[in-house]
Amino acid sequence: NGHGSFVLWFTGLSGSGKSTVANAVAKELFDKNIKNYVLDGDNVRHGLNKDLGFSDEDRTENIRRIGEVANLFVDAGQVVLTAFISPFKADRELVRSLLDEGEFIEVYVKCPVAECEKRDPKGLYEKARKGLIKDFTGIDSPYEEPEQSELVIETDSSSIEECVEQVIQYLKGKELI
Ligand code: GGZ
Repeated sequence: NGHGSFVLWFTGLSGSGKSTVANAVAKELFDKNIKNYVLDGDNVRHGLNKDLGFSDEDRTENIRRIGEVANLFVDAGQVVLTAFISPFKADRELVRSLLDEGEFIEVYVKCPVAECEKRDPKGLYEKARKGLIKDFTGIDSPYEEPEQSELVIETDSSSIEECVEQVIQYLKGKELI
């Protein structure tokens, strides 16, 4: 069908723009007649992973299951985009190890925690600061920054359109689309 199957794995803080950019890339791919599917908290944490919370162990299990599902998508010849904080390097590397070389594309959605906190679209940072939510990533739970991601997009200094274009150019460069 003229394109490869692969996983675009967006990782970054809450409020960094993972879902926004992933959905904008998904639309761009659809416009190029490339079918794809976005996995995010809305369709995974409320279903498959509704038994999981935000302890380190639960986050690890969350990412493990999502990685297995993403791998199944790729087996089925599909393009899949994921938008989860995925704060732990070892968990991201486990997902990478499930896939063939070049099929796992880690996109670090880089944005300072201060900027994410300023955006605070769901008011979660405010709640975390007040102690109403504990183990909140960037506040009292760690985020291990990717050091070797295939792509780094900076949502505080680039527009959504520019971030999307960066991803599309990467995929073209690798002849995946
Ligand atoms: C981080 C939390 C937490 C805690 C609820 N820490 O901005 P959102 O709301 O829509 O995205 C966040 C989402 C994170 O779920 P993930 O499955 O991506 O996390 S992980 O990969 O670490 O398993 C946030 C909301 O859930 N949320 N509590 N304590 N984010």
